[in-house]
Amino acid sequence: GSQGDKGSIGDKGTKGDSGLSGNQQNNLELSPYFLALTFPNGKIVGDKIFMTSGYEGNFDDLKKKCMQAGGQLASPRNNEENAAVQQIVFTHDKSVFLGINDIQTEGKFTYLDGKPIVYSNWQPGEPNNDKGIEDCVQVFSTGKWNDKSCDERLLILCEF
Ligand code: 293
Ligand code: CA
Repeated sequence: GSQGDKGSIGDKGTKGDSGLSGNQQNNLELSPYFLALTFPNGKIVGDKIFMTSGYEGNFDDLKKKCMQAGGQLASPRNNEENAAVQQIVFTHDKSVFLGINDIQTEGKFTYLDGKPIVYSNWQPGEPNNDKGIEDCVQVFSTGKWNDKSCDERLLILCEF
């Protein structure tokens, strides 16, 4: 419940002048919105929300659906965000596509805005552009990344 620890619910926190615990003071973690998002289709990390609808489709389908919803495909930028993505993949036992690809230039992975990625968590041996047709990025239930054909149909995971 303390700052930088927004993902935990068990933390009792310390009692301040109000007599309320850290968690009681933290409206977010006690709100029905937080609980709904964290069981089991969404995760909150800092000010980012990862959410799946259960829809499955190819990269273009998923990218479009996330944008139409006012978000974008999940684009984890650090270990904490990647762990949230991993938890959703693990819970649903279905791989997801990230908002990362090397469609523009083979071997140069970028976000959807074209900027080079600042964080990665490749499975050893990846990305390997297997058969020369792998420009998108899937996440395994281990949290590790693999480049994969954008034509595969995977679980949608958006960030808001
Ligand atoms: C090759 C070698 C495998 C690897 C696979 C994936 C496909 O078949 O070891 O797991 O490519 O990279 O995306
Ligand atoms: Ca691969």
